Amino acid sequence: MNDEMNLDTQLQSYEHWKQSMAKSIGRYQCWLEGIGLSSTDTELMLIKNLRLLEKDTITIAFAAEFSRGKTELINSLFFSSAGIRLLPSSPGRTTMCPTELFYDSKEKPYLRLLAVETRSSTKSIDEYKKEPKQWTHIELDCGSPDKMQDSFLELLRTKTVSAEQAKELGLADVNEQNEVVIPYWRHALISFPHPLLEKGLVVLDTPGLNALGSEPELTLSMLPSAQAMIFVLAADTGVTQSDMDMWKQHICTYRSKHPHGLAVVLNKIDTLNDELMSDADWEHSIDKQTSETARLLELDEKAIFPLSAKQALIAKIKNDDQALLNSRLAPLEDFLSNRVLSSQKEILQDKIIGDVVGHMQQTQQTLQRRQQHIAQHMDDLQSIYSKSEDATAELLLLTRKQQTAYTKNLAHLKTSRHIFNSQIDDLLQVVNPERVQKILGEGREEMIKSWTTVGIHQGMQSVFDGLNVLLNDALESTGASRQLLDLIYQKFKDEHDIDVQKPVAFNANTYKEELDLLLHEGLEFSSSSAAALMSQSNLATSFMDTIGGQAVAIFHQAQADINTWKSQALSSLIREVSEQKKLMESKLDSLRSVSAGQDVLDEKIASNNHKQELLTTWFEELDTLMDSIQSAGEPASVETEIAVAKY
Ligand SMILES: Nc1nc2c(ncn2[C@@H]2O[C@H](COP(=O)(O)OP(=O)(O)OP(=O)(O)O)[C@@H](O)[C@H]2O)c(=O)[nH]1
Ligand SMILES: [Mg+2]
Repeated sequence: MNDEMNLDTQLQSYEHWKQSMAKSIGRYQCWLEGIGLSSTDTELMLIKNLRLLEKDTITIAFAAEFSRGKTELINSLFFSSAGIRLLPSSPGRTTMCPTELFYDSKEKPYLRLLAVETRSSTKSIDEYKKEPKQWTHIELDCGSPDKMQDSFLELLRTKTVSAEQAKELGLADVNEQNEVVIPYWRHALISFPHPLLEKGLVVLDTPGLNALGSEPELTLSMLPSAQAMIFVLAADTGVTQSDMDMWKQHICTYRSKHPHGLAVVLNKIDTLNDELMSDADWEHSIDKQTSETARLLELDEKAIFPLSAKQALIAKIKNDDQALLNSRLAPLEDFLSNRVLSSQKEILQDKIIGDVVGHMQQTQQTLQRRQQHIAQHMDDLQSIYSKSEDATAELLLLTRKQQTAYTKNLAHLKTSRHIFNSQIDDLLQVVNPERVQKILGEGREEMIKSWTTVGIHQGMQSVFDGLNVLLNDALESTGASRQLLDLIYQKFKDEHDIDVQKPVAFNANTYKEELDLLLHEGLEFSSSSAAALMSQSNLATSFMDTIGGQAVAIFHQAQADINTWKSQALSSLIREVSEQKKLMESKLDSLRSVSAGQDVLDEKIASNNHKQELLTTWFEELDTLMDSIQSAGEPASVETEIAVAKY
């Protein structure tokens, strides 16, 4: 029954890592607060990272022509512990609507179904997801796999409608005259407490036969955002023309976005065997078909997993280890647990460590400078003590002079910050999603009217040209702001010996690449044969809205990144400058207090000694916190927990 042990163990340790990461971030948050170094920007940055951890799920999507064995593979990979074929799989077209399997802890297990008629509305599936009332709700009886299996039969449901109705839903060609069999449901959501789903795994099963071409949101939004995609071919049919079309139109784009997330399965290898064949012959024919598939798809043979989903499912249910080995499912399980999970962890880890550890390093620098300042202050106090009255007066004069120069530069910094901020506000206007909406709106109507491949291509190209102009403008104006920052930092380095690191600047090129990829996906999609069916329905609008929504999301992200840059660009310099200001004030204070006698001086020296001791403790604690983030999820991190427990 421990069929998903491998993936399960990996998911468990991933979950453990996320929890321990969140804990460490929480502790850093309290610690900063405790030593008075927290700020709104810092809080927001930490909260953003905590959300990333909390919301993280791993989606594995299955796409292929009909009857290649997607659903059977899902059953064998994830749900064999039910002891039956949980999701319906049978010859011919089986799964009729895209199906998402996950665990929603807030509600009792359910199957939710969205009627196919919603295709004629302009509302997106994503919007429908926020309105459970719009779905047909079926409670699942998890205690009985048989009853669950019965409920899942809904996924196969079809209905016969008039040609007109089918056309309205974008499910029949303009020339269609006869009645048409169409899916009953548009989309299905299944929530149940399976150990893998509970740990944040989401499985997306798609129906074969043009589903990808006829549901823009699935193709352009749900599949591209999956962390792993499994493209299934069948050994009994070989690579057919329609497999090739799907590969080129949909899967290759995914591969360019997620080079490590794609696996190609050559399913049904059992069909290459017959009673009279020796094992060696069978193996030879599997190898031959694998290399032929690799040649056709222009892939490395290692990226192809020949296996038998059916044999694997039966072997797992019957606990037959030898048959399971023969089914060759294990390499695919390894791929999912090792490659997919670990690369997702790496991505998340890079993001969080970049932000949080980056901030910790800045804090370390601030503390180091504070330490230097205190040491210097101590020197001053010692030397003042032994100085003559005249010499003290001279020093007082000099410090005042320094303070005046400093105040002047502080004013300069404020003016520069003002200029920088207004440049950034202009930049935010350049990439304003409202401008993007306007460009999209203008192109959208035109394209929906001229729903031909050529019309769409031209329209999309001109919309994207318009969007690229915005990003080019952004690139130019970023250049000017960067120069301004360089000048400010240089001035403080030259004149005050303040040498702090500039935060990484906003870079519009990243978004240009994303926009190019989106354009490419849109063009591919609109070339697909099923897209032609959409001309008479609201799906044309839905296609434009999906593309438009993603373009707007790219610009929203750009704006968010500009805002982060705005808040961080001068913050370390300002922090350092205010530290310097404090230092100068305390130096003046010491000089003034010299006349108050030795007692006051002794008091000041003692207070500085105390500050130094405190700093030493803070350094140690910060080191521990940094270690705990970097080694999150490893058993050693338990020890670090004790060390900073006082916060
Ligand atoms: N011999 C053999 N048959 C298989 C194997 N995997 C799946 N099948 C059969 O192939 C048929 C189709 O499998 P499904 O899992 O329904 O295929 P699908 O890709 O989900 O098809 P759609 O839902 O229509 O898109 C079923 O009858 C399965 O039992 C396999 O490894 N070997
Ligand atoms: Mg299926």
